[in-house]
Amino acid sequence: MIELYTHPMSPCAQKVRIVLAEKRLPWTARPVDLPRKQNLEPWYLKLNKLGVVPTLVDDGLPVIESSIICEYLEDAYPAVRLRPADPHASAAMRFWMKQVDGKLHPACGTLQWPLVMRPGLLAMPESEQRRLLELIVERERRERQKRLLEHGIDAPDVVNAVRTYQQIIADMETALGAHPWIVGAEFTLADCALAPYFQTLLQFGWTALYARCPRVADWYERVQARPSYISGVAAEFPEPVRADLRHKGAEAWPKIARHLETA
Ligand SMILES: N[C@@H](CCC(=O)N[C@@H](CS)C(=O)NCC(=O)O)C(=O)O
Repeated sequence: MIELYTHPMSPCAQKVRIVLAEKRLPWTARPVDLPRKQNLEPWYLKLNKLGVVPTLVDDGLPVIESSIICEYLEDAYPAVRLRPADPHASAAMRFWMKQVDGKLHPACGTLQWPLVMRPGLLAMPESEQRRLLELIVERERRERQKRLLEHGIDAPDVVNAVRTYQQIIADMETALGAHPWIVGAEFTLADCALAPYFQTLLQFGWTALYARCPRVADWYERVQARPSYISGVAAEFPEPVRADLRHKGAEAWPKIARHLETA
Protein backbone atom coordinates (compact mmCIF):
# COMPACT_ATOMS: atom_id res chain seq x y z
CA MET A 1 0.00 0.00 0.00
CA ILE A 2 1.30 3.44 -0.98
CA GLU A 3 0.51 6.49 1.16
CA LEU A 4 1.50 10.05 0.30
CA TYR A 5 1.71 12.83 2.88
CA THR A 6 0.74 15.73 0.71
CA HIS A 7 -0.73 19.20 0.34
CA PRO A 8 -2.60 20.35 -2.81
CA MET A 9 -0.43 23.45 -3.35
CA SER A 10 2.96 21.82 -2.79
CA PRO A 11 4.86 21.59 -6.10
CA CYS A 12 7.04 18.80 -4.67
CA ALA A 13 3.96 16.78 -3.75
CA GLN A 14 2.39 17.58 -7.16
CA LYS A 15 5.51 16.17 -8.83
CA VAL A 16 5.08 12.86 -6.99
CA ARG A 17 1.32 12.81 -7.69
CA ILE A 18 2.08 13.14 -11.42
CA VAL A 19 4.54 10.23 -11.25
CA LEU A 20 2.07 8.04 -9.33
CA ALA A 21 -0.59 8.76 -11.95
CA GLU A 22 1.78 8.15 -14.89
CA LYS A 23 2.59 4.78 -13.35
CA ARG A 24 -1.11 4.16 -12.63
CA LEU A 25 -0.35 3.25 -9.03
CA PRO A 26 -3.16 3.32 -6.47
CA TRP A 27 -2.32 5.42 -3.42
CA THR A 28 -3.90 6.99 -0.37
CA ALA A 29 -3.59 10.69 0.41
CA ARG A 30 -2.54 11.72 3.92
CA PRO A 31 -3.20 15.48 3.96
CA VAL A 32 -0.76 17.63 5.93
CA ASP A 33 -2.01 21.06 7.04
CA LEU A 34 0.93 23.24 5.95
CA PRO A 35 -0.62 26.63 6.88
CA ARG A 36 -0.90 25.37 10.47
CA LYS A 37 2.59 23.83 10.23
CA GLN A 38 1.38 20.32 11.01
CA ASN A 39 4.54 19.32 9.11
CA LEU A 40 6.57 20.40 12.16
CA GLU A 41 4.66 18.31 14.69
CA PRO A 42 6.66 15.50 16.37
CA TRP A 43 4.63 12.68 14.73
CA TYR A 44 5.41 14.06 11.25
CA LEU A 45 9.09 14.74 12.03
CA LYS A 46 9.39 11.03 12.84
CA LEU A 47 8.41 10.30 9.23
CA ASN A 48 10.31 13.18 7.61
CA LYS A 49 13.13 14.66 9.68
CA LEU A 50 13.28 17.75 7.44
CA GLY A 51 9.66 18.55 8.28
CA VAL A 52 8.47 19.03 4.70
CA VAL A 53 5.98 17.40 2.36
CA PRO A 54 5.90 15.10 0.52
CA THR A 55 6.65 11.87 2.32
CA LEU A 56 5.87 8.59 0.61
CA VAL A 57 5.22 5.54 2.74
CA ASP A 58 5.41 2.26 0.86
CA ASP A 59 4.85 -1.00 2.71
CA GLY A 60 5.17 0.93 5.96
CA LEU A 61 8.57 2.43 5.14
CA PRO A 62 8.97 6.19 4.55
CA VAL A 63 10.84 7.71 1.60
CA ILE A 64 11.55 11.45 1.70
CA GLU A 65 12.68 14.17 -0.78
CA SER A 66 10.46 14.44 -3.85
CA SER A 67 13.12 13.63 -6.47
CA ILE A 68 14.32 10.64 -4.46
CA ILE A 69 10.70 9.53 -4.12
CA CYS A 70 10.30 9.74 -7.92
CA GLU A 71 13.42 7.66 -8.49
CA TYR A 72 12.28 5.21 -5.80
CA LEU A 73 8.95 4.79 -7.61
CA GLU A 74 10.83 4.30 -10.88
CA ASP A 75 12.94 1.53 -9.33
CA ALA A 76 10.17 -0.11 -7.33
CA TYR A 77 7.48 0.09 -10.03
CA PRO A 78 9.25 -0.09 -13.41
CA ALA A 79 6.28 -1.26 -15.52
CA VAL A 80 5.79 2.29 -16.86
CA ARG A 81 9.25 3.81 -17.48
CA LEU A 82 9.90 7.48 -16.79
CA ARG A 83 13.73 7.32 -16.79
CA PRO A 84 15.45 7.00 -20.17
CA ALA A 85 17.44 3.80 -20.73
CA ASP A 86 20.26 5.76 -22.38
CA PRO A 87 22.80 6.83 -19.70
CA HIS A 88 23.38 10.27 -21.27
CA ALA A 89 19.67 11.00 -21.43
CA SER A 90 19.32 9.73 -17.87
CA ALA A 91 22.12 12.09 -16.74
CA ALA A 92 20.39 14.97 -18.55
CA MET A 93 17.14 14.08 -16.78
CA ARG A 94 18.89 14.22 -13.40
CA PHE A 95 20.49 17.55 -14.28
CA TRP A 96 17.03 19.07 -14.79
CA MET A 97 15.76 17.51 -11.57
CA LYS A 98 18.72 19.03 -9.74
CA GLN A 99 17.95 22.45 -11.25
CA VAL A 100 14.39 22.10 -10.00
CA ASP A 101 15.36 21.05 -6.46
CA GLY A 102 18.22 23.50 -6.02
CA LYS A 103 16.95 26.58 -7.87
CA LEU A 104 13.38 26.52 -9.13
CA HIS A 105 11.81 25.12 -5.97
CA PRO A 106 13.20 27.79 -3.59
CA ALA A 107 12.27 30.44 -6.18
CA CYS A 108 8.72 29.13 -6.34
CA GLY A 109 8.48 29.02 -2.55
CA THR A 110 9.62 32.64 -2.38
CA LEU A 111 6.85 33.74 -4.76
CA GLN A 112 4.06 31.46 -3.52
CA TRP A 113 4.55 31.47 0.26
CA PRO A 114 3.73 35.17 0.84
CA LEU A 115 0.43 34.74 -1.01
CA VAL A 116 -0.82 31.42 0.34
CA MET A 117 0.91 30.69 3.66
CA ARG A 118 1.74 34.13 5.11
CA PRO A 119 -1.88 35.27 5.71
CA GLY A 120 -2.57 32.25 7.96
CA LEU A 121 0.55 32.87 9.99
CA LEU A 122 -0.15 36.60 10.30
CA ALA A 123 -3.55 35.78 11.77
CA MET A 124 -1.84 34.06 14.72
CA PRO A 125 -0.48 35.88 17.79
CA GLU A 126 3.10 37.06 17.21
CA SER A 127 4.48 34.73 19.88
CA GLU A 128 2.93 31.76 18.05
CA GLN A 129 4.30 32.96 14.68
CA ARG A 130 7.80 33.13 16.20
CA ARG A 131 7.45 29.75 17.91
CA LEU A 132 6.38 28.02 14.70
CA LEU A 133 9.10 29.59 12.55
CA GLU A 134 11.78 28.56 15.08
CA LEU A 135 10.66 24.94 14.62
CA ILE A 136 11.61 24.94 10.92
CA VAL A 137 14.40 22.41 10.57
CA GLU A 138 16.45 23.79 7.68
CA ARG A 139 18.20 27.07 8.51
CA GLU A 140 17.98 28.57 5.02
CA ARG A 141 14.23 27.87 4.81
CA ARG A 142 13.72 29.24 8.33
CA GLU A 143 15.53 32.49 7.59
CA ARG A 144 13.71 32.88 4.23
CA GLN A 145 10.30 32.40 5.82
CA LYS A 146 11.16 34.97 8.48
CA ARG A 147 11.99 37.53 5.76
CA LEU A 148 8.87 36.59 3.77
CA LEU A 149 6.70 36.86 6.88
CA GLU A 150 8.04 40.33 7.60
CA HIS A 151 8.11 41.77 4.08
CA GLY A 152 5.74 39.59 2.02
CA ILE A 153 6.21 39.93 -1.71
CA ASP A 154 8.45 42.97 -1.07
CA ALA A 155 11.11 40.70 0.49
CA PRO A 156 14.63 41.05 -0.94
CA ASP A 157 14.48 37.39 -2.09
CA VAL A 158 11.81 38.10 -4.70
CA VAL A 159 14.02 39.63 -7.40
CA ASN A 160 16.27 36.54 -7.47
CA ALA A 161 13.28 34.23 -7.52
CA VAL A 162 11.82 35.97 -10.60
CA ARG A 163 15.19 35.92 -12.39
CA THR A 164 15.70 32.22 -11.56
CA TYR A 165 12.31 31.39 -13.08
CA GLN A 166 13.19 33.40 -16.19
CA GLN A 167 16.60 31.71 -16.58
CA ILE A 168 15.20 28.20 -16.26
CA ILE A 169 12.37 28.96 -18.67
CA ALA A 170 14.95 30.29 -21.18
CA ASP A 171 17.01 27.09 -20.76
CA MET A 172 13.88 25.01 -21.30
CA GLU A 173 13.08 26.95 -24.48
CA THR A 174 16.52 26.02 -25.82
CA ALA A 175 16.20 22.35 -24.81
CA LEU A 176 12.75 22.05 -26.35
CA GLY A 177 14.15 23.24 -29.69
CA ALA A 178 15.88 19.87 -30.02
CA HIS A 179 13.13 17.47 -28.90
CA PRO A 180 9.47 17.48 -27.83
CA TRP A 181 10.06 16.69 -24.15
CA ILE A 182 12.75 18.11 -21.89
CA VAL A 183 15.42 15.46 -22.46
CA GLY A 184 14.25 13.71 -25.60
CA ALA A 185 11.39 12.09 -27.44
CA GLU A 186 9.90 10.56 -24.28
CA PHE A 187 8.13 12.14 -21.31
CA THR A 188 10.42 11.57 -18.29
CA LEU A 189 10.81 12.40 -14.61
CA ALA A 190 12.35 15.72 -15.73
CA ASP A 191 9.00 16.75 -17.26
CA CYS A 192 7.19 15.56 -14.11
CA ALA A 193 9.58 17.61 -11.97
CA LEU A 194 9.21 20.86 -13.94
CA ALA A 195 5.45 20.78 -14.56
CA PRO A 196 4.23 21.84 -11.07
CA TYR A 197 6.23 25.07 -11.22
CA PHE A 198 4.10 26.13 -14.17
CA GLN A 199 0.94 25.38 -12.20
CA THR A 200 2.12 28.08 -9.82
CA LEU A 201 2.43 30.58 -12.70
CA LEU A 202 -0.91 29.52 -14.15
CA GLN A 203 -2.86 29.73 -10.90
CA PHE A 204 -1.63 33.24 -10.16
CA GLY A 205 -2.07 34.39 -13.78
CA TRP A 206 1.68 35.01 -14.16
CA THR A 207 1.91 33.30 -17.57
CA ALA A 208 3.72 36.37 -18.96
CA LEU A 209 6.85 34.73 -17.51
CA TYR A 210 6.80 32.24 -20.39
CA ALA A 211 4.70 34.11 -22.97
CA ARG A 212 7.76 34.83 -25.09
CA CYS A 213 8.86 31.19 -25.07
CA PRO A 214 6.51 29.44 -27.51
CA ARG A 215 8.10 26.00 -27.10
CA VAL A 216 7.71 26.17 -23.32
CA ALA A 217 4.10 27.32 -23.71
CA ASP A 218 3.43 24.41 -26.08
CA TRP A 219 5.22 21.95 -23.73
CA TYR A 220 3.05 23.10 -20.82
CA GLU A 221 -0.13 22.77 -22.96
CA ARG A 222 0.85 19.16 -23.70
CA VAL A 223 1.68 18.50 -20.04
CA GLN A 224 -1.71 19.90 -18.96
CA ALA A 225 -3.51 17.60 -21.39
CA ARG A 226 -2.00 14.47 -19.83
CA PRO A 227 -4.33 12.48 -17.56
CA SER A 228 -1.55 12.43 -14.92
CA TYR A 229 -1.56 16.24 -14.68
CA ILE A 230 -5.36 16.41 -14.71
CA SER A 231 -5.72 13.93 -11.83
CA GLY A 232 -2.47 14.72 -9.99
CA VAL A 233 -2.55 18.51 -10.09
CA ALA A 234 -5.53 20.20 -11.75
CA ALA A 235 -8.12 18.16 -9.82
CA GLU A 236 -6.76 19.58 -6.55
CA PHE A 237 -7.85 23.11 -7.55
CA PRO A 238 -11.65 23.55 -7.37
CA GLU A 239 -13.02 26.74 -8.94
CA PRO A 240 -13.38 28.77 -5.69
CA VAL A 241 -9.70 28.06 -4.90
CA ARG A 242 -8.70 29.02 -8.46
CA ALA A 243 -10.64 32.28 -8.23
CA ASP A 244 -8.96 33.16 -4.93
CA LEU A 245 -5.49 32.39 -6.33
CA ARG A 246 -6.16 34.43 -9.50
CA HIS A 247 -7.18 37.36 -7.31
CA LYS A 248 -4.08 37.08 -5.09
CA GLY A 249 -1.86 36.68 -8.17
CA ALA A 250 -3.32 39.74 -9.88
CA GLU A 251 -2.75 41.85 -6.77
CA ALA A 252 0.89 40.75 -6.51
CA TRP A 253 1.67 40.91 -10.24
CA PRO A 254 2.95 44.52 -10.39
CA LYS A 255 5.52 43.64 -7.72
CA ILE A 256 6.60 40.56 -9.69
CA ALA A 257 6.61 42.28 -13.07
CA ARG A 258 8.96 45.05 -11.97
CA HIS A 259 11.71 42.43 -11.54
CA LEU A 260 11.33 40.89 -15.00
CA GLU A 261 14.46 41.07 -17.09
CA THR A 262 13.23 42.19 -20.50
CA ALA A 263 16.46 42.11 -22.54
N1 LIG B 1 13.56 19.20 -1.04
C1 LIG B 1 12.23 18.91 -0.58
C2 LIG B 1 11.47 20.21 -0.50
C3 LIG B 1 10.07 19.99 0.06
C4 LIG B 1 9.37 21.30 0.39
O1 LIG B 1 9.96 22.40 0.34
N2 LIG B 1 8.11 21.18 0.73
C5 LIG B 1 7.34 22.34 1.13
C6 LIG B 1 6.04 22.40 0.36
S1 LIG B 1 6.36 22.52 -1.37
C7 LIG B 1 7.00 22.25 2.59
O2 LIG B 1 6.70 21.18 3.10
N3 LIG B 1 7.04 23.38 3.30
C8 LIG B 1 6.71 23.41 4.67
C9 LIG B 1 7.34 24.55 5.38
O3 LIG B 1 8.07 25.30 4.76
O4 LIG B 1 7.10 24.69 6.58
C10 LIG B 1 11.56 17.91 -1.55
O5 LIG B 1 11.90 17.93 -2.74
O6 LIG B 1 10.75 17.08 -1.10
